[in-house]
Amino acid sequence: MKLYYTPGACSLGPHIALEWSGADYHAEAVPFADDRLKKIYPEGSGKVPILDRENGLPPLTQSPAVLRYIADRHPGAKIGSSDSIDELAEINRWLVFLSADLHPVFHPVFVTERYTTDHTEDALESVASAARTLIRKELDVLERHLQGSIYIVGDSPTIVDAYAFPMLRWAQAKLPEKLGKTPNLQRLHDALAADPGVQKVMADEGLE
Ligand SMILES: N[C@@H](CCC(=O)N[C@@H](CS)C(=O)NCC(=O)O)C(=O)O
Repeated sequence: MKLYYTPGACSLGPHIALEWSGADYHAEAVPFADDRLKKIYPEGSGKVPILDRENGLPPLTQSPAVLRYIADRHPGAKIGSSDSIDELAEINRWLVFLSADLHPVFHPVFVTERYTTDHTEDALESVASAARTLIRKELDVLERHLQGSIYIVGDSPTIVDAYAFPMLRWAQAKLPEKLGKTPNLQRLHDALAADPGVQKVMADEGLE
């Protein structure tokens, strides 16, 4: 399998999941919004992650689908596949929370100019400030859920934690308080940052 990623982007989640899965994989860095992504998957909108399954099927996109595929293809790794439909439902619910509720509220902070036609400094800061409020609101959902547990589902890391990791890093980078007001999220971040697989992927992506 081959993963196309941008260092530090949401594709960091699938990259970690591939590492945890024990899969034989390659990962290729592609700069943010690079034209090459459109060549790799012309039907898409030029975003990462893109997973080439190297099985004759079209590339797989959309982080939750990519993560679910990696977990289900490597059930022995126990990173999110399960015979229990209730456990699957719980993992899928958090994948969708991260994809649909948390990830999108970071966009107006990273690419603020896409979210307003007024590109004055004041207008851009106003949009980014509103987005930071939304980020805190969604992070609080996860913070409350993590009361008393380190990982998001169960007591060992899964694809949900892998997917949350880049977003926790973005919060640290983009909120003045970092994760200082969400101790459960800080604990999750620290547990993942200490994981050997995560550390290998971070080094491969050139991240600190
Ligand atoms: N719904 C997509 C969103 C992917 C996405 O937004 N990727 C970002 C990086 S985190 C990207 O490649 N952005 C490039 C752009 O917006 O031009 C998914 O879950 O995979």
